[in-house]
Formats: sequence, C-alpha cells, structure tokens
Amino acid sequence: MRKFYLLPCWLLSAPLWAATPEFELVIRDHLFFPSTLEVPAGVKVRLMVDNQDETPEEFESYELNREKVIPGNSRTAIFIGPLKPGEYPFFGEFYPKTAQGRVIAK
Ligand SMILES: [Cu+2]
Repeated sequence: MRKFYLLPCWLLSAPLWAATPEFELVIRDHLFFPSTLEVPAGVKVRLMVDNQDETPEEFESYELNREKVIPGNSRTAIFIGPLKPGEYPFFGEFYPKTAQGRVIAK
C-alpha cells in the first residue's frame, strides 16, 4: 500500500512567512517607535508589534482596516497590504493622545 506523508502545515507556510517583509513597531510609554514606518507598496508586509508597556494597547487604523489588541509585555503580528503608495495613519485606541503613527507605502 502506498504511504502518504502528511507534511505539517507550518512546513508548507514557512517559505510564505519567511518571504513576507517584516517591520518592527514598538509600543513604550504609550508611544509608537518608530512613529513613521516606511514599507514597500504593492506587497503584503508583516508588522511585528512589540508592546513593552505593562498595559494593553489596541492597534487601530481605519485606513489600513486593522484593529487588534496587544496585551502588555507581548508581541503580535499584524499583516497589512498590499498597499497603494500613500500614507496610512494608525493609533493606539487605549492611549490615543500619545500613541499615534503612520505607515508610508512607497
Ligand atoms: Cu478599536
């Protein structure tokens, strides 16, 4: 009888994960670092959001159509794009006065 080998699905998606450009975004003292993030237009990119505060923050952007809570002292991946060239503001819904930034797709 022919044997079937089930490849773990992460093995199949590994090249996809690796091929996606990644950009780091840090939350500290209710501020985003960097506050302006330049990414390539026309491709999907992965934002690794690293919340270094004790408190949770919600990454929110109407223009990017993204909304995600990042618990305190944790990291999460947010996929955006492919974006048309332009500027896409984002903010922290829990600390909107200080947690503000923008993605610039070029
Ligand atoms: Cu929200």
